[in-house]
Amino acid sequence: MLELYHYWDSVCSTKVRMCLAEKGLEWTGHHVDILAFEQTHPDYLALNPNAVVPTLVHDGRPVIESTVINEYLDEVFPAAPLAPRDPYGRARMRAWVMYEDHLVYPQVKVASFNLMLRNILTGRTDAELKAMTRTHPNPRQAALYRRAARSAPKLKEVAAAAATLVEAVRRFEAALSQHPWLAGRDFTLADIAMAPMMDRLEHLDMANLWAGAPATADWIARLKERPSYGAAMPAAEHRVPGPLSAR
Ligand SMILES: N[C@@H](CCC(=O)N[C@@H](CS)C(=O)NCC(=O)O)C(=O)O
Repeated sequence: MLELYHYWDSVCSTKVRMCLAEKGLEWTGHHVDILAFEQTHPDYLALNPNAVVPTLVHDGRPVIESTVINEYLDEVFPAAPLAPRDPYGRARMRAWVMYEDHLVYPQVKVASFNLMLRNILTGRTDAELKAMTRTHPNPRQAALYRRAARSAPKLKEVAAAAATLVEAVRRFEAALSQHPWLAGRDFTLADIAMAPMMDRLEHLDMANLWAGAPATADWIARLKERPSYGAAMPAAEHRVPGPLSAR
């Protein structure tokens, strides 16, 4: 039995939902409203002491970290493999996934807090923010929530994040001009890791980042054609309003 503790509009949760969909696995969802700070409730912290989504529970045992979860799923359910068979291919795939975790996601997070999450967080009361700060195990993350809830968007930070992503798109373009998927000939966990990031950047009205990158634009179009993309991305009613929603 597979249970997923997730938030619909969380890129890290989407990454795992896409992997589950690619593998055709059935799962039971438990929605954790991270903007209502449910990730800091003691029951959830017992599963995931980092107070983040997603958490997979497989036959009663929790697995945390989206990248680790996806590799775990690919090992435990080897049908429809999502990693190259050769060690060098797997190394290339993992390097892309690490690039998503360590470089791309942090920029997407900055842009998301400033352009989207604050639209909901501004509605949180002082008492709610105080309770969250008391229970969140990560003081830096708690501070990010408080700041997003109570101060104006930091557009300079968004611009710096976008500038960093220009280099990421340059790297996508170089790879995708050589082969159809990020890590090579085959669709892998690397493409799954990056797909929710590209979707979020579109939602944040930042798709101009790849306006001059045809191989990247084509890759995104092919990602969207996969049934797993539609299954994993949040439906319109689950999306937190962003800059495009106002238009
Ligand atoms: N490295 C973790 C990051 C998870 C993460 O940051 N999740 C975000 C949503 S995408 C979250 O739960 N944020 C809530 C919080 O930090 O309180 C993973 O990939 O699972």
